[in-house]
Amino acid sequence: MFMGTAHSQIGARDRELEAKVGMVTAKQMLPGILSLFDVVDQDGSGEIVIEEMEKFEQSGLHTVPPHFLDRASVESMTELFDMLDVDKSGRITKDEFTEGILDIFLREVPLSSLQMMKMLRLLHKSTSELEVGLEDVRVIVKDMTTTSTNLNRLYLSA
Ligand SMILES: [Ca+2]
Repeated sequence: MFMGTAHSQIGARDRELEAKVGMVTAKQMLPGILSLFDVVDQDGSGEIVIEEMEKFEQSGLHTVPPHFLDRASVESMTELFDMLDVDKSGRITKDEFTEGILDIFLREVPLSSLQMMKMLRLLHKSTSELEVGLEDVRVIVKDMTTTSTNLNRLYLSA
């Protein structure tokens, strides 16, 4: 039972976070984007090369929030690099990085598509919750079966 409860609490927190992310403005996002750039730009050259992005990703030191990648419709930071490197030069300047990410987050996505994506995510979550819930039910039924068997024994022996 505990597992199921913990799981739905995480789901609720995710949704709360998503609501917050949906309301951010460019001004609010800028400091985060710039500091992300500085972390990835390890040699401080003012440009990110694909190797730096790969190192950033492989280091495992920094976790990028999943909703960030979701919103950009990419699976990884290197995929995001590809998307931001519009001229395919293999390097991204600070401006390209900032503008690219702001564009991804603030672009007008039709509401119906956003709702569809959200529904798919929720559906995925409820499916996993359902699986956990089913396991709980199995345990309960097993307990009940044991109890009723014991009760039957009690009656029979009485
Ligand atoms: Ca660099």
